[in-house]
Amino acid sequence: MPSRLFAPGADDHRMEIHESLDSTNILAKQRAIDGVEDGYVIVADTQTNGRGRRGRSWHSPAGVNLYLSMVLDTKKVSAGLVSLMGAVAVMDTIKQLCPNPDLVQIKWPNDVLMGRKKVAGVLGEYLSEKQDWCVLGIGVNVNSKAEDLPDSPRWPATSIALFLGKQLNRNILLSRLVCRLRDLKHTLETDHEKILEQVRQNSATIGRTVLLSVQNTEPQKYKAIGIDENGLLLLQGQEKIITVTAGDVDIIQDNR
Ligand code: BT5
Repeated sequence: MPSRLFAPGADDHRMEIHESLDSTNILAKQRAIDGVEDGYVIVADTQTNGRGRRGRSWHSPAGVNLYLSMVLDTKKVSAGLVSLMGAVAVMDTIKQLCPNPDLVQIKWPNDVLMGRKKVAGVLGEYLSEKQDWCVLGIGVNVNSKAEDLPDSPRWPATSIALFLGKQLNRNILLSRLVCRLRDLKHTLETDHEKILEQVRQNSATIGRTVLLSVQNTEPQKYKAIGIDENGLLLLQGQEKIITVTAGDVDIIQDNR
């Protein structure tokens, strides 16, 4: 029988745990509008309509993984860096468990990979109803078995348990991840370059050939050469360097 999720003692008043939600991001947005504090967290054991970017879905089976959203006051931070901050928090939390931490990397802009397979995804959504607030949604495959992983994902998927060959305590992971997110939110406000450095140093994208598909055009090959000070990806074009945002491109990495 899988263990139940619970809020760590000190977090009782700023974390809600639900057995099932359509999407933690949807409830977190509502709570943000209701006026909860910065850093408030919504967790669900399963989601019936877990969301990815651009209308894609997030596979969210019950009893095995983590699905959470943090409400963030982003007045003092650069919008493009919030999702990257979430990816760094997940990466740091997973690296702590891993005998080969170098195998945990960030695939720009919002995926965390273990051994080049996707173990987590991050979805930052701004609120039209409340300027300067956003919800940062995070899904981590913790104890999924191979049969719990999504069918034909866009990128090969794994779980921490499959990668490490042992099951993990989801409550310990939840508490570490939430702590790390709150710490990094502070870093984002005071020294965001540190977060960018982490993203660059642990990038699964920089140095690779990527196929860039912009809506309704044939995908083109580019070399990813860096991430700029706003968190945007830099690609070497034939004549000049181009900058891409997560919203207007789809990056499909080649294996070269
Ligand atoms: C993401 O989107 O990777 C962001 C996922 C964010 C999920 C969290 S869960 C808590 C919070 N509440 C929500 O409703 N969402 C957030 P994207 O880059 O668009 O990737 C989505 C694609 O990843 C899908 O089209 C599938 O191919 C693949 N995928 C779906 N579920 C997956 C899973 N559990 N593990 C690995 N890949 C998955």
